[in-house]
Amino acid sequence: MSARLFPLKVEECPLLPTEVRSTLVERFNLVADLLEFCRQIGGTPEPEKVERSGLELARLHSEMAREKYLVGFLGPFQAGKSRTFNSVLRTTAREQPAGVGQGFPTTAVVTRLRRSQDGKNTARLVFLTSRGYEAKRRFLLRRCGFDPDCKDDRKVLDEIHQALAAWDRSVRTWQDAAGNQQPVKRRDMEYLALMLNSYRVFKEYVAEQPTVQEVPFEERGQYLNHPPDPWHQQKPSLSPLLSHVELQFVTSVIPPTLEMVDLPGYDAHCSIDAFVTDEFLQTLQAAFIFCRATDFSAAVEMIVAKLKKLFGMDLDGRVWLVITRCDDINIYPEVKIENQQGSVFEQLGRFMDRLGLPRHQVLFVTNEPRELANRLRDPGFSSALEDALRQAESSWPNLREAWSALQEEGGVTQLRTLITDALPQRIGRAVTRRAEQTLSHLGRDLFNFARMLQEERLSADLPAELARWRNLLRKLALSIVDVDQIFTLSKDIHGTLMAAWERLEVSSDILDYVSRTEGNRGLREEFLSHADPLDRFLRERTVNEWLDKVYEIVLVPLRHHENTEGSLRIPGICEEGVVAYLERCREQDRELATWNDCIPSYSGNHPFEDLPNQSEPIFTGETYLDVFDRKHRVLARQISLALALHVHRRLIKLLEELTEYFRRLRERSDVGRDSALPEKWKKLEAVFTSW
Ligand SMILES: Nc1nc2c(ncn2[C@@H]2O[C@H](COP(=O)(O)OP(=O)(O)OP(=O)(O)O)[C@@H](O)[C@H]2O)c(=O)[nH]1
Ligand SMILES: [Mg+2]
Repeated sequence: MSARLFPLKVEECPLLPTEVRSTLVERFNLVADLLEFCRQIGGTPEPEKVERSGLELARLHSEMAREKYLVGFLGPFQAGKSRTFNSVLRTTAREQPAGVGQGFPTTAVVTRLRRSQDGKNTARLVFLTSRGYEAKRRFLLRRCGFDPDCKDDRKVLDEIHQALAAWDRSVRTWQDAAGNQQPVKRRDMEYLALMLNSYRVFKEYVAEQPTVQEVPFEERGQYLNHPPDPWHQQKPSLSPLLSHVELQFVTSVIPPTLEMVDLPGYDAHCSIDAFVTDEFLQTLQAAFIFCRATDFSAAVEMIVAKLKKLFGMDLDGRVWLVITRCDDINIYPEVKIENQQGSVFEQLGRFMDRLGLPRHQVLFVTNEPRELANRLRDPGFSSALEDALRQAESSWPNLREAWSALQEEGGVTQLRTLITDALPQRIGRAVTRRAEQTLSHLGRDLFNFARMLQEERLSADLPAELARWRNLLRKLALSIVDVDQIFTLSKDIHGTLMAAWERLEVSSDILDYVSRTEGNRGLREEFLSHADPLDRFLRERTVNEWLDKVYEIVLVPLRHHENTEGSLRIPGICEEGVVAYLERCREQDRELATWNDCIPSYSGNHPFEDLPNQSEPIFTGETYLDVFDRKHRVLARQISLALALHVHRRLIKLLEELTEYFRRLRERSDVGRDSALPEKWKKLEAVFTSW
């Protein structure tokens, strides 16, 4: 069971916009109370729905009660994250907090950076807990083709050394979640060896609670970055055992309410960096996703998909796309990225739309502004750039403005201003929108759930016979609208319709002749002469055959139940039992009038309806036959769905009548004990349902 959520206090949520803070906190506490109430009536083990809502609410709690927002620098490896991170902070080379690479994966450890309070730069190592280490070890064992439960590090290390020595001669594989064999990555093997060796020497740092160690700021580089190649031959180090490094940094750029986080990049040649970043992702409240100007990569799409899981679909004020290395941009129209059409900006616009990111949330950056300036001096480059901007800006109003930010410090000024002046407020507003949404759907859901739990509990007090009938009816109501069930029925109906159609002996030759000689007018008459008998057939079959089939799906088990357990006879509802009740419903349903609105037809919305007689024939014989082919399939599906839903509604109505009957009985205190929800929650029904 997840921990009880303590009530939130307004003063614990300093980052929420002041105008909504107290309302939001009040709503939160109301929903947390409701959750607690559901837990009590749900008992132990906790119903899954309650548990899931508890987790969602706990996440919201920690997001609403933050004192600092964490903003991640995410992206594919070597996209320029760390270098931009340093540039934003206006650091000297000696002081730059993040390590910058040379074409291979560089950042190895999550670097959390906040504004120093005491005028000093400091660094603090935070180690993995035993659980965190175990999760990382298991992940790597699996990725390297070992049994994740293997406890023997020595054996694993021996096998790694042998495998690495014979790397080019044999392929090693691991099995993914779908059961496919995937090749093991060499870097993963090297990293695993380094980590196991490091653990052997430094295992005392890994404990139940995270161990923390201050280190001189000047030494940060040896912990933050990957070692030189080959990794497995390096000396054991603390780095693979770290959860993250915390830097306190003297700067006025980062507001006190923000933390900037530099993360390892996603790289196709090594899975561990992605693992480390993924583990940290759920701690973030916002992100800059770095994307090389030369490569709108799948890694970026994957990151956005992960963030959507975290933040929901509304990424406004949460996620910015930072197009880096703009000095390298492919501006000439003949250079295409992924064979896409249009200028680089048009491709980028489409990429953002695909990601679901608002186009105003793009930033262009180069850490080599001089390189860009050199390229701009080339008249060919400038005019191609101008063309590309002009082509794209009609559908992207602030594109030129965003691009021109590159003129100041290669776009870093704009990024820095966003961080210093606007970021905490923008995130605060995004958190508020998300909280409002989550609380209203959780409030409504939990309220309905509480009511249902309460009813279930009461029905346990009712005679066991009734409880069994209600369960069976509920199960049947669900099964009748089951997708497989509907699919089977629709196949059956389709077969019958096809047989009727074949009896009409329609041939494409005759239709071609009609089309040639009489055009659309002739075809329309043909159409009606085919649709009419089929419609009559379809209505007749619906009420005389298919309706029975659907009812039988529920009547067979109900008859069996009645034969073995006896029938349920309730005055005014089902005096002769449930089976007789439903058989009566079926007879009423045979009235065609009941169906006039919901049985679809061949002749409804026919293709000749609004067509001028004189226009070119719209069908050849073959295409005419195709139209009917599609109609058979669609009608079969629609009819099976309509019938299933209809019988489903009949069952639900009966269930409601039974529930109502026993509610009345309880009120007269013939059956059961206390009634429905406590007064407090009854009063709140209107509140929850109006959110
Ligand atoms: N030409 C050019 N090179 C850049 C730019 N930004 C970064 N680089 C270079 O790209 C390489 C990678 O930069 P990093 O900042 O280490 O990249 P990263 O995204 O942090 O990489 P990982 O830590 O491996 O994920 C370095 O050699 C940088 O000098 C840029 O704007 N233009
Ligand atoms: Mg880096």
